[in-house]
Amino acid sequence: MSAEVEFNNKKEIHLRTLKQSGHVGFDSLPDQLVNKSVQGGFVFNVMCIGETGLGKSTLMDTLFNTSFESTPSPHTLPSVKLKAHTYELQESNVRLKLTICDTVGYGDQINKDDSFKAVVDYIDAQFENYLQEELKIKRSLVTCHDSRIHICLYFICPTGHGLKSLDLVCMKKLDSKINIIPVIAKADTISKMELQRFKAKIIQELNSNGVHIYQFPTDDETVAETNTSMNSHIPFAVVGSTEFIKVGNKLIRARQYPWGTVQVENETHCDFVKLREMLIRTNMEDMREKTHTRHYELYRQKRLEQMGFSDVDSENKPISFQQTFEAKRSNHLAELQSKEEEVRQMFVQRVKEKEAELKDSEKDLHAKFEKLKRDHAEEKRKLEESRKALEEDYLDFQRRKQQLATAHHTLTLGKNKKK
Ligand SMILES: Nc1nc2c(ncn2[C@@H]2O[C@H](COP(=O)(O)OP(=O)(O)OP(=O)(O)O)[C@@H](O)[C@H]2O)c(=O)[nH]1
Ligand SMILES: [Mg+2]
Repeated sequence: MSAEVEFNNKKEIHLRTLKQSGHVGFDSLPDQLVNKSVQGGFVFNVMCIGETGLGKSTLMDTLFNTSFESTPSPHTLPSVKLKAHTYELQESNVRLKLTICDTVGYGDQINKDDSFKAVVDYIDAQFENYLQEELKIKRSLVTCHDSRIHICLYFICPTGHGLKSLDLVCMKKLDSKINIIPVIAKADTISKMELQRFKAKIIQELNSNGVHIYQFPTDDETVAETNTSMNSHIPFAVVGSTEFIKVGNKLIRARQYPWGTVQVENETHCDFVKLREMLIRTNMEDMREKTHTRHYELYRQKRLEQMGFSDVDSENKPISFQQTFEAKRSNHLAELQSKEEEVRQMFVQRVKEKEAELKDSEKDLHAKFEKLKRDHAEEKRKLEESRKALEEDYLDFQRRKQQLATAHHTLTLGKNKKK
């Protein structure tokens, strides 16, 4: 039974607890959930950040007890590149789609200013893919491959001297985007005493620089105790190996040295088992959940704000998605209208200017035409005058020619008579 109460425009439902008189069966809900999840399979995406050759691929092989294809990276790459490979693993009837994302060339450049940029861009791109899928009208969130990174193993060089500035800068840039577990790589190269000091120094440097690393959850009482104790072992000092040795009847992963053997799964030798326990067996689901509820949520919030959406209006009153959309739409239309008006005004102005220009050039042309006309008339007048003068000269010439001809004739006649 429920009663709805109107409060602050929100309906509050007051629930009354009832007892059934017999078993109904909804106590099987958790089993239904488990069956459904097992059928769908699981996705887990790990990012390994660490300098070239720090043992990232070996540790992944050791963690998942398999051999992922990997090729050693050169130390000469001009920039950091991210490479992701996805594998299907199966244990009992549980299928796991595992993506391992590697930072190729990390820390190899002389100028390391931008080393973290490629990593940040990659993480954001995976969030953006998910967001775009979420914003579609026809969404396929269940079937589309979720490539968001659930955990980042940050490999620290076993120098014994604390963190490098690249480590601090990169972890600081990533801590709000991703769950980070720092691990001390190749921990067999550092002595027991040094390791304790090294761990303490790393934690102190992370704290003083405000870097938030992933903490195993302590709110679930079934794992609270283990997780609390494990949180105090971070950063885990790990050793990886692809070699096996025989101890009794068992083949175990180990690294052999002239002075002895390091057994990867021996808790007195390194923290590998602690890491595997925490990463795979106890907290994998928490990492997936935190990625969605904390890191992705933050990204989504920022992106939607960038797009102009908000939960409250300028007067801090709650505003719905539709209202924001409509307000944005009318703003956009008003902006368009004012732009259109501006363009129209500009057009009219340009037409006026062009008209004035055309009028000026018409005037010029007219003046030129008038001048040409005058020049032409003057030329014509002068030509007429010279034609008349020439005609008169011609007539005069003809007259004289006539006179001369007459005189010559008279002279010839006179001579003939004398003969
Ligand atoms: N001493 C020691 N050597 C290790 C450990 N893990 C790996 N190595 C060795 O370090 C070398 C590089 O290991 P990879 O696993 O290829 O290192 P990576 O970080 O994947 O290297 P890139 O992918 O090339 O950057 C190999 O010779 C490994 O045998 C370890 O825990 N301790
Ligand atoms: Mg590798």
